[in-house]
Amino acid sequence: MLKLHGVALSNYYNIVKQTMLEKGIDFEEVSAPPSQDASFLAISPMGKIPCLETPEGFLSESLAIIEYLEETHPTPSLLPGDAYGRAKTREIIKYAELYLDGPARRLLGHVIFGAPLSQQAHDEVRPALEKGLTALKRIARFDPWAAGSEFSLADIALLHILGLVLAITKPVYDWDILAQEPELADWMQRAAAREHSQTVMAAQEKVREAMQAKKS
Ligand SMILES: N[C@@H](CCC(=O)N[C@@H](CS)C(=O)NCC(=O)O)C(=O)O
Repeated sequence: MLKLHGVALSNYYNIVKQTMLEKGIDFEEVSAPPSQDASFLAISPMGKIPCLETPEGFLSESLAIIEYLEETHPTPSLLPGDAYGRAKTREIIKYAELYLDGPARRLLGHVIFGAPLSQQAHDEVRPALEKGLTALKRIARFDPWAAGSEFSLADIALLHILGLVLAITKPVYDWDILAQEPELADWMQRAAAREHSQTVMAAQEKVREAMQAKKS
């Protein structure tokens, strides 16, 4: 059986987890935080999560993993039927990873783990996110799903990456992105309402609450 290594707090772990749930794949969750220990680097060479244990070996990088799942479990398909649509889906995922998650992640240590707030990061992240959001709106369709008429890997990736961005921008900047982006807000509501989104987000929320309870 496939084994997913990581923790439910991680948006990238949750992208892979939701992909498996949407596809009805049997899998086991193996609790493993990111680590630079030699034993973990042996299965995930950058020490990041998620990593997927397959009968053929380990795989890291969520995009590589979800593409593997799409190929090995093609039904239900989470990629459009045409090459351009599939490329658009991957384009949206890359934009979300590079231009939304990338900048927002610089403030993650501060928001989640209470690290000191770097003034430079504070000043640079918001304009970077504004640029990323403007770019995303140019390539995503949201009619009703991110890449077009079908729910796809782009919706799963964007849902969990945007979740991280919102968890950071609200406390740091008091910036309510969804209030200023009604189309994105409508899409997010649709995407979050799906059964498997609810399951994955509830597990993440449980970890957040446990961390909060430990702090207080
Ligand atoms: N590009 C990677 C990003 C994975 C990633 O950044 N995971 C975070 C947890 S959400 C992590 O392991 N961070 C620890 C680290 O960067 O060392 C992917 O798509 O899987």
